[in-house]
Amino acid sequence: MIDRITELREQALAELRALGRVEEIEPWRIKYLGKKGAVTSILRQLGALPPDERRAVGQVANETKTLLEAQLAQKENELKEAARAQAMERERIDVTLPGRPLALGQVHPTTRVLREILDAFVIMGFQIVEGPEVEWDYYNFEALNIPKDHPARDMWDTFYVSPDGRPGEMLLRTHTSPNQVRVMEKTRPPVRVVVPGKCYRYEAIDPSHESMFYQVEGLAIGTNITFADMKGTLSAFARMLFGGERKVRFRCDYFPFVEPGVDMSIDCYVCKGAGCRLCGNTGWLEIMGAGMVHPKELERVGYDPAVYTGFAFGLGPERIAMLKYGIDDIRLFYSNDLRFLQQFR
Ligand code: 2NL
Repeated sequence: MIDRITELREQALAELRALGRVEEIEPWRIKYLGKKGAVTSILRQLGALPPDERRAVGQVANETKTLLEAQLAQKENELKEAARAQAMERERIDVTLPGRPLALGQVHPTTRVLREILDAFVIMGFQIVEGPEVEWDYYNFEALNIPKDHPARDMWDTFYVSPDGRPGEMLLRTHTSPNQVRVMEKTRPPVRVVVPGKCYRYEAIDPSHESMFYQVEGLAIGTNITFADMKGTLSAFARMLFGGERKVRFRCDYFPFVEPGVDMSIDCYVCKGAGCRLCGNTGWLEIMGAGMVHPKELERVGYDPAVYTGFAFGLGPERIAMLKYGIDDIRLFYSNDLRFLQQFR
């Protein structure tokens, strides 16, 4: 009987050692240690043995059962550990691989040029001020020497909003000048500001007219500010944006809020003045309007025109961008075509 048990033990241990997978453990346990297992059935048969044989055989059988249970537990741990290690190996990732590239956005061409324009004036001592896009008729027209029913209003048709009780008095600003009036009302000279922002006009949309666009206006007020200061400041600006060798040209123009008023051109940097497609064979590119602030403007905000003078100017960043990058249609800026926008990096 004891020999049978020893044989059984060695067979069980050999089979256990040979197991390679966790799932094979349970069948082995059932075979030897289960209710109808080989070791269990030997223990059951003990009762049928004579008492002194029963004790000796019983001891060996119980030791065998304990040994097999211990070996089983150890083998189970080994196999589970091996399975975990395999799983880790299978799921191994290489954290040193470079990531997938993210689609990078880029700065809008208007913003890009806007920043260049503002930088140029900021280094000349101008402060940046922003203001409301929805304005009172007073600030957009009246305060700029453009009275109701005056023909000058035809230059700036816009979109009106109708607040309760004040129909026709509130509108989308057609230039950023109203905010310059607000600055003058709030501060005393010297004034040196640039005023960027969105403007709106009721336009027939075409390659050079949009109903929404940006403007940068500037204002410098103080004592002894002359037309020569204006020419110097604006020429320095033009050369910062378009190259240090640019020639500039000022011609008479009319804006109700300045006297005298001018438009400013640079010599065409494509043909150097000889005439080409970009400059329409004139050799010159118009880049902004400007002038000496009208005495009535100064008076209206309480500045004494006998003491203070100043110049103002206005320019369109989209137009500047079109000239810089050779863009021939302003509608491209705000129609969200990525093929256009992605060209500005
Ligand atoms: C243009 C012309 C200009 C101004 C804007 C201005 C503002 C105040 C007083 C006087 Cl508060 N002037 N602004 C002056 C001359 C021209 O803009 O063609 N802009 C695109």
